[in-house]
Amino acid sequence: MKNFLSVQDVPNLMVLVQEALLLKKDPFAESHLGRNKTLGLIFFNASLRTRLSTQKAAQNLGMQVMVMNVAQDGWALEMADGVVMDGDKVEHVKEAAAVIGQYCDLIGVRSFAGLTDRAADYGEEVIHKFVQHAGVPVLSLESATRHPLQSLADLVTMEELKPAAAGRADKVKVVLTWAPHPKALPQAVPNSFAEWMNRADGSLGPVEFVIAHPEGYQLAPEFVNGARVTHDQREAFEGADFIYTKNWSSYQHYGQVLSKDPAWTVDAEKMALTNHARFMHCLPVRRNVIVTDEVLDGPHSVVIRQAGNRVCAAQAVLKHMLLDLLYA
Ligand code: AN0
Ligand code: CP
Repeated sequence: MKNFLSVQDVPNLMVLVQEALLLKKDPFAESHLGRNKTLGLIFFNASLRTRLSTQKAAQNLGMQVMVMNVAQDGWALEMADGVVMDGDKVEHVKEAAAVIGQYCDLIGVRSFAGLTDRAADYGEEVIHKFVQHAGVPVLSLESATRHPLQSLADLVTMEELKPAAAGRADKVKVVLTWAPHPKALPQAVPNSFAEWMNRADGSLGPVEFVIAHPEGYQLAPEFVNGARVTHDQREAFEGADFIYTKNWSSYQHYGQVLSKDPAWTVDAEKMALTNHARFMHCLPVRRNVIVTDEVLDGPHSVVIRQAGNRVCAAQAVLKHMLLDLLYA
């Protein structure tokens, strides 16, 4: 694995999930692999889980870690090529990424969608500039359109809970549902979750994947792929084994909040329609907007386990990237 930007960089999903589960059992089994290697974690946006879990994962592998909140502490970066830099931007990403690459063996980058220019966001300019100029492998800590470390942790969590959740011969039913939120959020988490679910058959077993959202919230076609889409949240919930909840802003009316309809909040009454489904959310979550306290604090909520699994997921990815560095 050279770079880790999307599910396309994963040769075998099942193997990666199993490796993450092994590392969860024995986190220090590979504690010499990262000796004398440095991971740089570069944040253009806020983070709690990604920052701490990726740092811990790297430390478990014996790596050294440097973290920088580049948007707050660094020079303002110019991303466009060929511009006269006589405005606010102090340094070009060409030099910044290349310099960080001088100090690090691997670089993680978090850079959210701006949600104003769809072509720019879906072009993934920032992370691609790092890939182009860093001179070392790059992993996504959530880019404009994807959050693959989250999706891997989600798949690991589902793998762990699948027998109890399914406990039956037919397909595991996974529902990705939109829920309301006061502010415009990126499509990265649902895009990525859909992209991974559409490839999860090999690891999770047969999956029935349904996406529920109000009109106007259709995800980009390349992410929806073959998934069934419905505007009827209750119908989607019926018989579900996993309810994966997330808000996102509109892709069609790019970056807009078209609805804040509280009828889409996940509550106990809707969860009762499911097959004792596990409630999942990547966090951070707004209580009693996205989901009620009752569900989030209830016995079927697995959000803390999901966040815990960010460590072994990141560790499995870093392990592959290190192996590639050492033996490629
Ligand atoms: C971000 C998002 O929706 O992409 C990060 C989620 C992991 N969420 C917020 O900004 C609240
Ligand atoms: N789920 C997630 O990526 O959380 P942070 O934004 O806190 O890193």
